[in-house]
Amino acid sequence: MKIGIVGMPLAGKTTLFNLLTGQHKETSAYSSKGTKNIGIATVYDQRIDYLSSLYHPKKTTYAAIEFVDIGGISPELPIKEKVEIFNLILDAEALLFVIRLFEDPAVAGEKDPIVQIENLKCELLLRDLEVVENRLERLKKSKKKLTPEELAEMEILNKCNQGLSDDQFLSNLEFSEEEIKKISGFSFYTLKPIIIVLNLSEEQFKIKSYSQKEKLDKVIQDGNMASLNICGKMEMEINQLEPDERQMFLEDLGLKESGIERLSRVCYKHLGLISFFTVGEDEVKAWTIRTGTIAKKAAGKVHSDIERGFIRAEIARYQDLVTLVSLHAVKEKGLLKIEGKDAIIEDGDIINFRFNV
Ligand SMILES: Nc1nc2c(ncn2[C@@H]2O[C@H](COP(=O)(O)OP(=O)(O)OP(=O)(O)O)[C@@H](O)[C@H]2O)c(=O)[nH]1
Ligand SMILES: [Mg+2]
Repeated sequence: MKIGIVGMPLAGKTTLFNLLTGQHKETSAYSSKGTKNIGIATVYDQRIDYLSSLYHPKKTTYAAIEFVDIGGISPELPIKEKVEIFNLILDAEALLFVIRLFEDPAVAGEKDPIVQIENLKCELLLRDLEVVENRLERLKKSKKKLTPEELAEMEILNKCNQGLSDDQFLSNLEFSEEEIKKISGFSFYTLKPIIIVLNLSEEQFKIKSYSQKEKLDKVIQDGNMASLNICGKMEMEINQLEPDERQMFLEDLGLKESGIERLSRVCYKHLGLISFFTVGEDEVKAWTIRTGTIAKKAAGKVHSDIERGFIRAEIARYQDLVTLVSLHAVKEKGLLKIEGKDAIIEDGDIINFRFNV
């Protein structure tokens, strides 16, 4: 899964990127102007730790999220530069809006959180509107007679055009499944789920209070967005300490978990994602799927051959394995489910796929 880190200049994007990925990219009080950082963060999961302690596999693989940290977006940037920056996150599945609340006279940049959110939303709308208008223009100018598919596309794009022109995010419009399929190729920004990351100072973070809190809560709720508080600079510095030194400082901030642990939980919930596990002596591995995924599709995550030659899935509940300690005992108790291709996979399922190729 790939997630784009978006924000106005000097909001703390690279600080957040370092915090999440453990990298040490330069952060500075002077705008980085369009640099790009890419990194992978491991999504720790205690359940994987437990399974690994049970199987002693050669390899243990947690889920991972790829983060792309891009240059700051401000209304003054020339359109060409904005488009270049946004292109870096065209294929992102979700966006983090880094909103600065910390106050530091040495760091320039927009301070009003509502203005920051409105600016970023406006940029997403403009990018999508450009794409829609360009495509419509091209279809209208076409010398050839439009095919029925092209006519259908034009109809949907007109609907998008109208919504976007009224400042509506495409995620707010109603589309049929068929329509969603047709527009998915455009990777529209206003269809991507958004998580607001409020970058607070130590003081604000500890007392959970900052300017315009109620207004922010409302904007977040009305916009169907999720949110997360971070204390960016401090948390990044804690993360760069030796692991055994981190705990004390995290506790001082009132935290039990690292930034990536908190963020991945918010992401999974907001994006409707769950994990299933495969276990064995070779590898214990977490796989990320959408809620409601059926067994055959889940098999395809592991390998396309397994999806194609799917026979059945043998599924144990994670909690049953913890209670009974071995899959053998789970089976003896009659708790190992044998499921067909349409069975819905649930969070924490431990699956053995039977297949034939
Ligand atoms: N006091 C304080 N300073 C912070 C915090 N987060 C970031 N900063 C500082 O703000 C400045 C900008 O941080 P960056 O992480 O580089 O911000 P950015 O959004 O990546 O900036 P650009 O890429 O230039 O747009 C740096 O000097 C950081 O040390 C914070 O939580 N508190
Ligand atoms: Mg940066």
